[in-house]
Amino acid sequence: MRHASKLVFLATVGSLALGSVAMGEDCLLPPTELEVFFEVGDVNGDGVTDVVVAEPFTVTGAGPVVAVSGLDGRPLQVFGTPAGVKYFGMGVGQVADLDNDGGAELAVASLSYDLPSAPVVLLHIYSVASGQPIGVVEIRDETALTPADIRLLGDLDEDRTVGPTDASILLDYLTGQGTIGDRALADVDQDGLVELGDAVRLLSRTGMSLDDCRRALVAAQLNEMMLADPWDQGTQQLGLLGCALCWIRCWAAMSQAADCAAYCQAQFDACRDAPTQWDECECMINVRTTCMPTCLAQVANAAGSCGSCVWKCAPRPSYR
Ligand SMILES: [Ca+2]
Ligand SMILES: [Ca+2]
Ligand SMILES: [Ca+2]
Ligand SMILES: [Ca+2]
Repeated sequence: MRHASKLVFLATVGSLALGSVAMGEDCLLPPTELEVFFEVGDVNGDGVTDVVVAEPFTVTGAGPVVAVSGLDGRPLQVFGTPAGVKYFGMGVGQVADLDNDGGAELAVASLSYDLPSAPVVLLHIYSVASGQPIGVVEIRDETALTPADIRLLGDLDEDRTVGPTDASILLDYLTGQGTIGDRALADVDQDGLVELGDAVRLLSRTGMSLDDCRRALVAAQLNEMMLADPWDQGTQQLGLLGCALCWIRCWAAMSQAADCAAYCQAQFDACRDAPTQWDECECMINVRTTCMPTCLAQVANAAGSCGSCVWKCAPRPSYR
């Protein structure tokens, strides 16, 4: 079954990367649903390595991520897709205990919705024990994460502790008596809405704190998952998050090529308004010799970027 998944992944992503680079968003959506397996270490503490199953490339981009016991195959926890993301589960890795309950946490990568203008990898950090998101990290470029990038959901005053002050800020906001700085931190259950349910959850987390030591450890672990330079043209395999960044670069290149093609087409169409047929022909030849070669170069660049992601990301051990 895993062999089949690997082949389907290579065939679909490979043909998309090489065959339809100027089609915008659909380029990143292979036509079939596909389960992806990640070996994430022992997340439930029974001494046996566990597995996470994700479906990041479903058409809706909304497949849940499921942690499965390596001992007997039982589901250990289901992590629902947060609102406003795509490719949820494109990277998954275990990080240290962030909420100090003694149990491991999982970092799950996705892309934020506001593509292609500002591609962002979002890392949601979940407690394996409770299944709840407890932290969030935004990755906007390939620079290494710092401890300050690890943010606790519900920590509205950003003092690295979830406490009564945060609850009071949220309640003031909900009753129209105050404002909040970052809605993403206030949406404690990550369902896309800031409402009373978030306040209830926030109150249940009161006392959760994030010391500098744990933040530094988690930042180091996340950086480790990024491994290697995603833009390196060598054959080195990328880490899980490095792959997520690779797809962002592929996406940006495809988007640029698609914009270029649309621009050329508009120029070409505008030639029909020329006053004489001679002018129309000259205009069209001009578009063909100047605008279109630029676009073709961008298409080639996009194919190279995406092909490089396929090459470096697909043959992970977890696909074998
Ligand atoms: Ca285990
Ligand atoms: Ca924990
Ligand atoms: Ca706080
Ligand atoms: Ca909410």
